[in-house]
Amino acid sequence: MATFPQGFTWGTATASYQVEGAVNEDGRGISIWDTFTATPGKVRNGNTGEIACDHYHRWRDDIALMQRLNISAYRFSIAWSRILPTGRGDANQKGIDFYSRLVDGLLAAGITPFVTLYHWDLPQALEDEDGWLRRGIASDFTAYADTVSRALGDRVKHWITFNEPWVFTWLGYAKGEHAPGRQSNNPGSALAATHHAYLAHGMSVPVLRQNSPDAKVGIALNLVPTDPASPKSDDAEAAAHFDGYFNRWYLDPLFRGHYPADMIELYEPYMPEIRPGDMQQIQVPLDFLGINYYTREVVAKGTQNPILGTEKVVPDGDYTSMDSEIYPEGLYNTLKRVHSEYNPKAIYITENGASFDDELTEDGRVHDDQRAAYLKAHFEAAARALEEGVPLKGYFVWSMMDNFEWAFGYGIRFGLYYVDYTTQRRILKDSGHYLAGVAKTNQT
Ligand code: IFM
Repeated sequence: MATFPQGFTWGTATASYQVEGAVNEDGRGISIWDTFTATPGKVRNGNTGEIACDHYHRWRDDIALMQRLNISAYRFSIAWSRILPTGRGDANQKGIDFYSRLVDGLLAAGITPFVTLYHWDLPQALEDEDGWLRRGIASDFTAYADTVSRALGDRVKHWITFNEPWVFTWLGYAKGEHAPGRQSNNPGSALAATHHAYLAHGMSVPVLRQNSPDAKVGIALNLVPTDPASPKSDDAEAAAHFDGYFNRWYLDPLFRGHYPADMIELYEPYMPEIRPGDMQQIQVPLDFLGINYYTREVVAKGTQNPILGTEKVVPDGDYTSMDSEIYPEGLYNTLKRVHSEYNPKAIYITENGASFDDELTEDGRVHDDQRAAYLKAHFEAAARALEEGVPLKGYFVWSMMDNFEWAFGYGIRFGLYYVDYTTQRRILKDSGHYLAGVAKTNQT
């Protein structure tokens, strides 16, 4: 058993396109995920976010469900195209009103809102102008951040600029597995998209601080600790490259003001244009780092990724329904490493959770023992890091309820609440009962 300090923040997380639905309501503009899901073959079973969890209409009930979890914080994202339907220009008051009511409802329920500005649903109109490949998008994002924080900054005091920049840049602009589905297979596209997103991050942080006095501002990175498949130096070098590609490429600019030198060498033909002053802008001091942790990677020297010289190795162990290795030690290692090498002022685990093939049984419950065990093991790994001095302030479980799992659609379930998509009934899973106990007692 592990104990967390009094005042530790327990929360859950969701994202706009994954839960809201109501894609054509109240002036919302089209996003790249509307376009992507409408393209045959892109998402399993042709699933879309058109209805999702209908959270746009059910948010009041959903807040009541959060209270039942005893959580003190809720992390959600804003759909850019609800606020600015074509990405820039006049604000859509109805979109602002929706989030304003949600924020008020949360505060009235004693739940602190943590707002993510970008969780991947770019307005399609901006993608039509080359999306994150265009440098000028950084100014568009900053104007969007300005509009949102002017409207909500009196009440929202925790801001996250971007969620998982690796995912939307590499999967969206190089591999084509996520919206906007550009399968360029060109690392240069992903690196340019990353650089522009990071510029947007650096430019928007001071704006958020100005509009939202006393606010804490951060970013959420998905970090994947990487172990070599063997003690051989070739495998160690491969692991260092994978770590550079996935973790250091995102951490170093924020905390050291440069991309990692060894990776710049590997990426030489693909490097984005970096103008004087860019890196200083990106290194804007942050109040916290958000870490999304799910699993680790084990790699050997190989040719699967010719630039990195790596081959993925699948170790023996337990796996989730998305084939992620269950490896709580990786969370401990990540927290310790980030603290000692980058020293952020504060850390939140902004996402952690697991997908399993949940079943609603005849007793009307979902006995997801594996998820409860997964959470307990990860909570205890985090508690160990905290006891050893890591400034961990809070923990958000992904996700508050089952939702649209991107290219996997609705077949993959991560929720603490089971969602029956035909009726929209939510059923508290056993893991949700477990979290409610932990959040109440601060004990695992
Ligand atoms: O559902 C996603 C979320 O949108 C971002 N982080 C990982 C989750 C599970 O795959």
